[in-house]
Amino acid sequence: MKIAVQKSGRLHEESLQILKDCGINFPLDLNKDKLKISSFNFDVFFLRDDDIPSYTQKGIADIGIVGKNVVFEQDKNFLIKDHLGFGYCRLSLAVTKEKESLYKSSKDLPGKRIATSHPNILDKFLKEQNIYSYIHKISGSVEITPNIGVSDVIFDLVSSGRTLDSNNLKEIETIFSSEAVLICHPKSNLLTKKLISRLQEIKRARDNKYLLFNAPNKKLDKIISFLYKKCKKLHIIPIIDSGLTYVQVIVPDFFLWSVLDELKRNSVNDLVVIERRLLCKKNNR
Ligand code: PRT
Ligand code: ZN
Repeated sequence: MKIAVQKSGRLHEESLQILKDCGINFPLDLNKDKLKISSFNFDVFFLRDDDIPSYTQKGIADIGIVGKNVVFEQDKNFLIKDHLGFGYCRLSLAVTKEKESLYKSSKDLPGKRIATSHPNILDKFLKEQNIYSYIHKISGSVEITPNIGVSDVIFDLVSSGRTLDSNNLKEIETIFSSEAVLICHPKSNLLTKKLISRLQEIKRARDNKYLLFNAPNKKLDKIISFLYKKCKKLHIIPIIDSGLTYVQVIVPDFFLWSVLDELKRNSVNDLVVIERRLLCKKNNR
């Protein structure tokens, strides 16, 4: 089985981490071209991210981990098996702060020059919206182009927005949301399918937290009926002669804050929140 990951760059570390969480142990001294993990019969290829979709499509790699933006830019979205929950960013239109009042959204862009390293995603969007603009394909630093007069607008990847801000640019519209995705050769074999389902399990586990706490017995019914609606795998263990009950429960991330607020209102103590990925790693050893 051959796995393609980014050789260096923003997705490298997290791609290796999710494979490690699946139980694939990497040697400390990584040879960053090709790595053979004989105990698992895996080869890991370290590639430029732009090469990962075509290597996977051709079957040189069985699976790959890459940004969704790269896959869509190369029109290879049919390879996507799942979203992996890291490498979040977005492709947005941005203009210099002085032009913010002139260009408020994509509707104001007909006839304008837009610089981007993602011309295909942009072209598709403009066609769908019947907007006729000039696309300038740039492979380097897109964010400097409005300030040197090469473009009126840029279409670029944004995560924190700091790069835009430090180049005097303002985001006016988000067109595409991206994160790391798992891609797979169209004819995947059994081993590949097994690894994919394991990666999917890891991802699901990462979307949850494990909560441990002691609840006062007089509040227990209220707490349990609340948790029961939102959480999974609820265990309660009475602590003899203490007036308390020990509770452990798995909470989906999107409920975490409302659950924590409710627990606080009900005076629970010794509360511990655990990342489930640590538990998964342990189980896989
Ligand atoms: O060498 P190789 O070709 O493999 O890598 P690369 O240089 O093409 O890509 P790389 O490592 O920069 O990014 C890999 C992938 O990470 C991208 O394809 C995205 O899917 C994802 N990603 C997540 C990002 C960002 N966040 C991001 N912020 N890719 C690029 N950026 C850029 C952004 O364009 C801006 O210029 O980082 C800069 C900082 O962003 P801010 O908004 O946080 O300031
Ligand atoms: Zn690249």
